[in-house]
Amino acid sequence: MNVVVIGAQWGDEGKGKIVDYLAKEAQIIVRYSGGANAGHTIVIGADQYALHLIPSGILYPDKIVILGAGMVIDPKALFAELDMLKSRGIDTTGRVFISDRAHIVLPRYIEIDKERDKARKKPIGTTGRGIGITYAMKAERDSIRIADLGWKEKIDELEEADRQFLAEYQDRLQAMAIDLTSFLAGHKNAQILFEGAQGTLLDLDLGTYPYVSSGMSCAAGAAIGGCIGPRNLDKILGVFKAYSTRVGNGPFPSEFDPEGEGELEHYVRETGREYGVTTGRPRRCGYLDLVALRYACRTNSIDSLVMTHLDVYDTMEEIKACIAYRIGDRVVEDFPASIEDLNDAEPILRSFPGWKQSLKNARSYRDLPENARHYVEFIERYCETPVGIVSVGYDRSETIIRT
Ligand code: 2SA
Ligand code: GDP
Ligand code: MG
Repeated sequence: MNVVVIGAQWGDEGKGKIVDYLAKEAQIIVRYSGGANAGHTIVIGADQYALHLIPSGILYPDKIVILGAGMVIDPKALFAELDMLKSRGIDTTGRVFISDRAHIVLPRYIEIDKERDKARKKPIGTTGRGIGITYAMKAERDSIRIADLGWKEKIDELEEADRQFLAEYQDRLQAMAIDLTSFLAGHKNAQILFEGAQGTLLDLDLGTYPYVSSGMSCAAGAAIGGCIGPRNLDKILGVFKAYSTRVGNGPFPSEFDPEGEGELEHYVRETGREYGVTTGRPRRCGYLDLVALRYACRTNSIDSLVMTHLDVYDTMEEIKACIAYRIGDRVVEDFPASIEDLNDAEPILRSFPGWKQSLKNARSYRDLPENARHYVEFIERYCETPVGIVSVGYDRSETIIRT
């Protein structure tokens, strides 16, 4: 069975933790979008890893991991990450591959990304990793793919500094390059896990454009970025938090209001450790937005939801979730495309009683207190999608599979 794991909100839902957990049963893990903007955290006991380019799954000694065609790869960041893993005792030799169709981030794209975002009247708040510029060059058909590294005529067109940069990494990149379509066709019986980056609402097409990243965070991106046909994707899992976060600018209808909910925001940020894994920026926090989550279920054909960070609400008396928006005199239950509508949207909140006890040791769904199950089941009904996994802590072991 081939499983896709996507972010169903604005990223940082805990995809890294969940992909690592599910990777146990898989043989191949393919990251299909984004670049070193992503930060995927995995915690195993006292060890914490932050991955940016390498698929979560690398921590198991026997898994093959592949950087897919939909990715934009900064070679400097890639080899720094491989060095980091090596220094921490993770042997990656011979099991990290790159699709020969993946695109390369050049140093000057990183500079342009930073300058352009600063010059914007309303900055997007990019991570400054050259992501948008590389995807723009790709769309403009001026980018360099891994497969192009040996294409002398093409490389000769580049500026001297770019050629020097590529020459430094060329041999190592070529040694890792594969034809991903044929590789996967040759592993027909393998279980493949497709790992998304960022989240649906940061997807270039489905997200809150222009306040999005430039890759395909959606489930459909797994087929394109994973060089496999869409009918080969058997199951789509959408990861979401018990609340919402967003890092960077752009509309966020259910964001906690600093006047009145500032304390709640502080509590959620500190309890949930809501700081950017790549940039260290504090993440904006808010109520769970069910309008947005149902939109993610519909646009991604999510078969099953994975709820994370439920433990962050352990001490709360009352929990709220956004069930509709009030935009002017309209009540809206469908996620709008208009940024003006999203900026004007006032969340209509529904209240749920808290459970006021620690969930940390819960290992089966029945271990969860009734009020926690009530919250989970309301979400399922609203989204018309089951919640199959509940995460009650950042550690690999703090995971409940609902049977
Ligand atoms: P970019 O750099 O062009 O992709 O930025 C465009 C928008 O996409 C957002 N973005 C992210 N949002 C959440 N998490 C991401 N990864 C890091 C993390 C973020 C960090 O795991 O914490 O460390 O700041 C990520 N990557 C991109 C970005 O904030 C812009 O809003
Ligand atoms: P990703 O980008 O979706 O992989 O998520 P990040 O790694 O950027 O951010 C998720 C953060 O939440 C990390 O610090 C994880 O260790 C942590 N985390 C994941 N699942 C849970 C959970 O169920 N509870 C808590 N408290 N933290 C979690
Ligand atoms: Mg992240």
